[in-house]
Amino acid sequence: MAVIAVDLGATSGRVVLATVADGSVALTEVHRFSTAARQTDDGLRLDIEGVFAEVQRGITAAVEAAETPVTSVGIDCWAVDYGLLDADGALLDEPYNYRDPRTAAGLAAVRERIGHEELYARVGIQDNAINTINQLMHDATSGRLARAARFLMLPDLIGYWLTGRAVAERTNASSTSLLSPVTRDWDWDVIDRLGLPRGVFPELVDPGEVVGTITVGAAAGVPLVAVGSHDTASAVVAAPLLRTGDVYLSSGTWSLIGMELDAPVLTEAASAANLTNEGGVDGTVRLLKNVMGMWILSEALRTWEADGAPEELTDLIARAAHVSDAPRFDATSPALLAPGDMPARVKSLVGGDPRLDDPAMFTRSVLESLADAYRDTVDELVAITGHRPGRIAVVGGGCLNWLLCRLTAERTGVAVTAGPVEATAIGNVLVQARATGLITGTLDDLRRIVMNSFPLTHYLPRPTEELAVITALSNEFGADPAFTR
Ligand code: LRH
Repeated sequence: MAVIAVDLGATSGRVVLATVADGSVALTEVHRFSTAARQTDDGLRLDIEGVFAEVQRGITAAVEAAETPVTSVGIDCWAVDYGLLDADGALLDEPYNYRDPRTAAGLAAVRERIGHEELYARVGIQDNAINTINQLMHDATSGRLARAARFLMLPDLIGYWLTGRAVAERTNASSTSLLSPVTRDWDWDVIDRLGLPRGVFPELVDPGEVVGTITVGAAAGVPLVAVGSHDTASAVVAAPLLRTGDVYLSSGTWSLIGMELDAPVLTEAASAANLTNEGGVDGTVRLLKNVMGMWILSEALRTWEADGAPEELTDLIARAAHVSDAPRFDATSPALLAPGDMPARVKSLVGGDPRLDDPAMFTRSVLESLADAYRDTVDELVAITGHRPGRIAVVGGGCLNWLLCRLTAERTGVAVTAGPVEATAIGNVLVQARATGLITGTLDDLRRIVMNSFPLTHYLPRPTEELAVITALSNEFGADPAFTR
């Protein structure tokens, strides 16, 4: 049986056709397209109707390519962004992208009504300008929200266009800062205190629920299943975590590094560490931190290309491996959030060090700084949860960055497994497959299917010392027939 996953990342989207059989899963990407926001006279906006047209093209290609009937479709997307519908159900205007600077004014307006400590104790979300709450507050003060009858997170908006049913999937709703991780319902008290209209917030659904039957396009008649529609929630489903305390690092535009827990941690210590409690699949909590990710490098590549000195990532990583003493900076700095001249901004974070003009030194500096931020976050997670990780499971595009994986293992002192690259689409597929009865089981069972289906690469924290120990052991026992047998 075949399943279609629509997976929308911050720069590109893809539609994947998957088969799930005999305890393993196989994916074929049938369509890829840009999801990049564009700078308009009225802010950084997303042509979501154009994205929907590409989604439909992908679904058509998937249905045509499928050799067995398609049993369901699921959608995941980056978090925090949303569209507004008018009273007739029509899209009000193009959604804003979370990197638009309007969030600063929205954040200030939220703060006037509710302090961060109190907000954190209620919703458990890290202080980050990009959060939906800040965007919505800006809409409330600008008058945009007054024209809206419905608020829909982006994957729910696409689901609405496919099925006609408007819902809010819980994992993504948790990224709004307007959902209580304790009651798992909208936090009406926070919503009221901010003066946001209650009526715009849709009914909540959980991953695994059928949203409705698709009524338009090539998949008409097929059920749309809610998955972890926050892409990070889907990625964590497919992260090969083996035991409590293992750390996932979903490495793409952002680095989302954290632990999967049974309950939220809303303490002052968690707030001080700026950890976030987002909703996961099966009622889990993803206690994690948003650290900048490959965005720093992809923006730098864009700048170098515009300056007529293009670079290529694989080559840069190879050159960066031979650089030493790279300066480091805070890879969680909000100064890195907006699009624009990334080399200049990073350089100013390291006091204008001219060595950063060398792209290989720049790259090493970025990777070292990311590894530092991962170590700090792992330390905070250990201190706050009391769990020690046996491994860090790096999933997503960044798992191909071997230098970053190596530095992560060395800096944190924890073994790294890298893979699968397409964790988000895989998590999306597995939750659908379970919902429609193609497979059964807990998250552990789903992760066993992942480990059964995709190769993982291992990075040890102290490779040289460990090789020496293994060599010494085999020298000592190698001649012993009992050992070799
Ligand atoms: C990753 C991601 C992340 C959010 C950010 C907006 O794609 O969804 O989890 O914080 O984008």
